[in-house]
Amino acid sequence: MSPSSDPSPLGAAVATAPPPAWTTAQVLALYALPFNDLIQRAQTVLRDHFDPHDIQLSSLLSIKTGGCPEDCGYCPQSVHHDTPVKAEKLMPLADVLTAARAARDQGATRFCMGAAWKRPKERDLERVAEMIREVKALGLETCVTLGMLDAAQARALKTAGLDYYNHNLDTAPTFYGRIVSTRSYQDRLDTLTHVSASGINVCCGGIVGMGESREQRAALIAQLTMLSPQPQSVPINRLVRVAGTPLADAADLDVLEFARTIAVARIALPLARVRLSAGRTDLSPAEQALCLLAGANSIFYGDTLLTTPNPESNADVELLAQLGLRPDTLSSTLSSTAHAPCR
Ligand code: SAM
Ligand code: DTB
Ligand code: SF4
Repeated sequence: MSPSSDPSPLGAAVATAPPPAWTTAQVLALYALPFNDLIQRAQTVLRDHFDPHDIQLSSLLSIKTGGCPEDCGYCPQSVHHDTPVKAEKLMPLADVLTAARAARDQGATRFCMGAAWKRPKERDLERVAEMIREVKALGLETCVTLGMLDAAQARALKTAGLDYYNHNLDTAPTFYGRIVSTRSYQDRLDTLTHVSASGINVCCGGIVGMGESREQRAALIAQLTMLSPQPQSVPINRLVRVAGTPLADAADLDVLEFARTIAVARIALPLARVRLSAGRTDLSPAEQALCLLAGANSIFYGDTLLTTPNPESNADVELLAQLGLRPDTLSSTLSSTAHAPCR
């Protein structure tokens, strides 16, 4: 490929400099590469920054389900949609720890607790802080996703020992208003700023398959590259179409386009764990293998996501073994959250 046709990021990359931001046009140029060239490039970037045989396993638990006042069009937990998910109270600590122990014993290294809140109240934050301390004491990395945070709340979570905060941009700025009206894009960016400033690692990605265009998928990835620092963890969710949500009848996203999105994320966010996230139950093992070949090096592991099904753990163990992928271990994640080059 000639240099002029080689899609490359804004500015020159220096070995020790943070990875550069990409424009939407540059990300679109990656999407336009011949599929095999895109995959090869994604594999090269993966191998420059990670052990390509290593995969990170995160388990999810919904610690406060349903009754959410936000109107995210994809989400079965919103009070605005008529879905089978009913509002529950914050789960007791003992139940959280039972689930965390089970996740650890099945091989997860990160435990992600999700709450269907607009933002946490102070009393709730204290209870979540207790959960974080206790889950960490089990030897697991911790992640929570609790909605919007202010600066003081982010600092309180950092003090509790939180490793990652998940807060997704979800989609492109130009498509966002079609999906969510109760929380602005800027609200999301503000929360991410507070999380980063507190020293917590950022987990931030989005959803594809909501009817957005390829350009809008590219714009989402470009937005993620513009975060400073770039997110350490990037979940790429394929819409789970839940009956009763406004997106229940969204058109199926082509699997090759989904794999392209993962490859593009891998290239544009070279230091991030790119997670093949929601939507795996709609993919065959071979299609999931393609997404892992495209550079994803993390999955949600465990039989449920928050409220919807995920592949059975046994099936995942078998798939990873077939592919020669080794789940990361607690000792490797605890020794460092930084990603050392593998060569
Ligand atoms: N309530 C918190 C919030 O939104 O800030 C955290 C939980 S929310 C369920 C976390 C993320 O899950 C969302 O931002 C969205 O990207 C993803 N998600 C939710 N429902 C989904 C669905 N039906 N399919 C795919 N991803 C989904
Ligand atoms: C993320 O990006 N995906 C996860 C996690 N972060 C919290 C959630 C997926 C939810 C899928 C729909 C459900 O199970 O309710
Ligand atoms: Fe609420 Fe989060 Fe669902 Fe939006 S995605 S409705 S904020 S639980």
